[in-house]
Amino acid sequence: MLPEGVTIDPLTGHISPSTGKYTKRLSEFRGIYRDEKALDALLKEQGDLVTYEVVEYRADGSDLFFGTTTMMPGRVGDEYFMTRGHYHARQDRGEIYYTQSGEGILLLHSRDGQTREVDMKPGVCAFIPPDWAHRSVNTGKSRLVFVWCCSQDAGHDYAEIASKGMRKLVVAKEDAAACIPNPRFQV
Ligand code: M6P
Ligand code: ZN
Repeated sequence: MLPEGVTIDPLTGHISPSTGKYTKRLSEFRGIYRDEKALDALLKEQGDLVTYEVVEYRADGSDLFFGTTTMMPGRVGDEYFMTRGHYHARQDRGEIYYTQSGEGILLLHSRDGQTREVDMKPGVCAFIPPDWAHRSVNTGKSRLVFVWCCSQDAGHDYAEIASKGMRKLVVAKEDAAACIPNPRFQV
C-alpha cells in the first residue's frame, strides 16, 4: 500500500483513481416507496432511471475505505429519491458523510428507537455513530453528492430497512421537505 491523492469532483462525484462502482435504478425500489402507482407511472414515462451511483476507492489491506454517492433529484409521489438505507453488519462500526454539493436529509435511527435527522449541505460532515441505521434523501433540485468513509469490515445489513423502512419518511409538502413518522414501521 502506498499513499495517494485521490481527486473527487464535487458536482459529479467522479473519483480518480477509483476501484469500483455501481448504480441503483428506480425499478429496484418497488415496495420501498409507498406510492406504487407513482412508481409505475414514472417507470412508464421516463424509463428505469438511475437514482444514485456509488463510486469507491479501496486499498486492499487498509482498515478504511471511502467513496462518493451521487444522488439524482426526483420524487416518487411525495417521496424524494433516496438510498436503500442500512445498518452496518458490524455493530461497532460508524461512518461519516461529507456533503460536496446539493442538499438533502440524512435520516437515522438507533437500534433502541431514537431518531435523528441531519441536514446534508456543502460544508456539513455528518457523523453516523455505530449501530445507527442511515438513509440519505435528496430533497433538492440538483444532484446530491457526498463523500463517505468507513471501515472496510463494516458491511451492510439491509434486512430491517428493506422490510419496514426507516422510522421516518421524508415527504414533499407544498414543495418543502418534511419528516413524518413512517406508518409502515412497526416495532
Ligand atoms: C453511502 C455508503 C455506502 C452505501 C451507499 C448507498 O455511500 O454508506 O456504503 O452503499 O451510501 O446506500 P445504500 O447502500 O443504503 O443503498
Ligand atoms: Zn453505512
